[in-house]
Amino acid sequence: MNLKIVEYPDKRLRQKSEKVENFNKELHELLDAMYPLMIETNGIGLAAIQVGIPKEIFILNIPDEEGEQSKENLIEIINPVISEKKGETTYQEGCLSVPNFYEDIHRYEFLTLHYQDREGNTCTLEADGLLSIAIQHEYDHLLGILFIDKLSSSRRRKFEKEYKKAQKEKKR
Ligand code: Y12
Ligand code: CO
Repeated sequence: MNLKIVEYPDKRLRQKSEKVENFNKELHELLDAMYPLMIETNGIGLAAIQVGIPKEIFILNIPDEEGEQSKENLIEIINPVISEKKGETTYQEGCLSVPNFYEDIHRYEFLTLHYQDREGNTCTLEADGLLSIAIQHEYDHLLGILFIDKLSSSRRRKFEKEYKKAQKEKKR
């Protein structure tokens, strides 16, 4: 499967993703293709909509304490529901769909996530730290929300100006 990262301001990133009904070979092939793309592009999280597929799917591979990004820690999340969220945290986020831009974003510190794995099994995960932040970032993608939507209006205007300029220079 030949996947490509969809970049802002592509309208596909604003689509709402739909529930996965079939836990079949097609789903497994998509998940299997998303993983190497995320690793090759230095990502730690990737939603299916970021490759143009509006399904409630994302993958996460958070580095361990040594900074190692081992496939053993890969989490494949399908049809997620966040049930509890509490606390506050701030982290400088980035997104493969918004290249070369990082900004401090406020999120919940802890959450409980219910989801299905690639076989359709129901799973529950209690998350904090970077995992919790990454889940919230990817979950937003399923709703068509990007981290830049959380910037103040003045910071957003500055971002739009700088981003457009960088896009033009990229094309030259
Ligand atoms: C904390 C904050 C955000 C997330 C969501 C997942 N975000 C990423 O995985 C972002 C990756 C990223 C990687 C980049 O590196 C390359 O493209 C080589 C990058 O750099 C450029 O755009 C040039 C930007 C973002 C999880 C946890
Ligand atoms: Co993102």
